[in-house]
Amino acid sequence: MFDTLTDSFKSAIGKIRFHDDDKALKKATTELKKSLLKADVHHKVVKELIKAVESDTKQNGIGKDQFLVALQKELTNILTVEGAAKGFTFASKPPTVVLMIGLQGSGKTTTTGKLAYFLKEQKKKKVLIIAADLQRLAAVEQLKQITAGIEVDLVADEGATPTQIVKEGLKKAERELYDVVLIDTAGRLAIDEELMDELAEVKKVANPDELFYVADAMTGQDAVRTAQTFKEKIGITGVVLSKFDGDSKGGVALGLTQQVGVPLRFIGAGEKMPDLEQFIADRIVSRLMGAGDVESLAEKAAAAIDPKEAKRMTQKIKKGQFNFNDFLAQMEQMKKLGSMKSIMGMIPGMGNMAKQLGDMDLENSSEIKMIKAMVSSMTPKERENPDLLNNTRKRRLAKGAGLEQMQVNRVLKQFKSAAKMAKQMSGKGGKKKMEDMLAQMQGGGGGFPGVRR
Ligand SMILES: Nc1nc2c(ncn2[C@@H]2O[C@H](COP(=O)(O)OP(=O)(O)O)[C@@H](O)[C@H]2O)c(=O)[nH]1
Ligand SMILES: [Mg+2]
Repeated sequence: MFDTLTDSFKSAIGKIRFHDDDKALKKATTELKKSLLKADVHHKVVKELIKAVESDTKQNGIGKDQFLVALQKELTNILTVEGAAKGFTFASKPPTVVLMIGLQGSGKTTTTGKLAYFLKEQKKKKVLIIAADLQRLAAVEQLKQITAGIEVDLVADEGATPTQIVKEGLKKAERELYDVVLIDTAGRLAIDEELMDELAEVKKVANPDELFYVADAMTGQDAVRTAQTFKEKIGITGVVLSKFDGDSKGGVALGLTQQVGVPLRFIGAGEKMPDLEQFIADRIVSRLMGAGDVESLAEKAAAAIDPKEAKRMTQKIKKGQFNFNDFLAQMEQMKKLGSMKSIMGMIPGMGNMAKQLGDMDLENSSEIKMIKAMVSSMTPKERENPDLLNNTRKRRLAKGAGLEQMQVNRVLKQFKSAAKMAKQMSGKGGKKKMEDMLAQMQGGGGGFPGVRR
């Protein structure tokens, strides 16, 4: 997610040795400045950051460690607003009411769905969405589809006005003890009085705990400017940057908090529901400096993985009984974690690998599609026991799945060797083997062992 920025920090840090002088520090900060500007971080933010890093480093004697500490501290600083909420903050008395606002097409409706999914899956909360965008019929339909997919309740009524539907939704939330209410509102292509008036009215009725401004990261500094305007006219408590997957530079995310004076709270990086990341300053800084974000990863994994199911699976793997049904079940669990690239970016030292992986899509990769087609052509017995698959059965599978027999053979072979490897890993000495493998993969990879959080 922050490949370019992480690379530039790494390169700047490389300019300083353990003990060094003013000249080396200047070299490092000049390089840092150049790459931050290139990554689209606002010049004022860059100037302040560099100044602070320079004076911090000098204060403690110029050297690599001092520089790292200063950079870490000042980065955290520019991503933090004193006293403001972080990530998702719950109101002291439920339900927590969140008003989602922004321009048309910025990603409000999608982000509303993602946020609901995050709260339901990771925070185990009861979430209600109110469809208060009644400008277009399609908007309600879009929310119906999204909420059906993630199994979250929706209050919608095409015949009502935005304020009516908000009132109705809030009553339902009180009555049925929802933890969180997310209100999706209408946007316009540009900021105009009518939009602001409608929002002000909805805000009055909703009395929200949070107002999240959803901004399209691909619009660069425009995202910041419109956020500033909404802050002035309506008042906002947080910003969510959507479509971050399309923006490889990432600088907007770094400058935004400082520029708007309101913290960036979430980042959306993909069209699917799990593609939403909390933006928590110290975790992001750790990631920017190549040290990974183990906390977020653990939270995601804990939410996606059912411990009972995990235990059952481990037993099966140990006994060499892992079959195609298990495989499909595992794929479903993996999907909940989000894209492979974002997962890899959170593992210390794996940032480089994430880049190489590109955006491997678990659902749509041709390999996975092939396996799914094959499995759907198998009889229940064959799914349970891949060893049953002799040549006659394989021919039948190939035909049923529309594949070449060669492809079927290859997939089966891969499946068997993967199951065998999993069995070895889960047995005695497996942990060591896994560590060796990880160490090998990390060889030459980034990461600064000296950076602690
Ligand atoms: N690639 C990508 N597309 C997104 C993201 N968020 C939203 N979109 C897409 O942007 C378009 C507009 O989103 P929508 O939620 O309808 O915007 P709204 O008009 O503000 O409600 C849709 O096609 C979404 O799929 C994101 O994080 N990444
Ligand atoms: Mg919408």
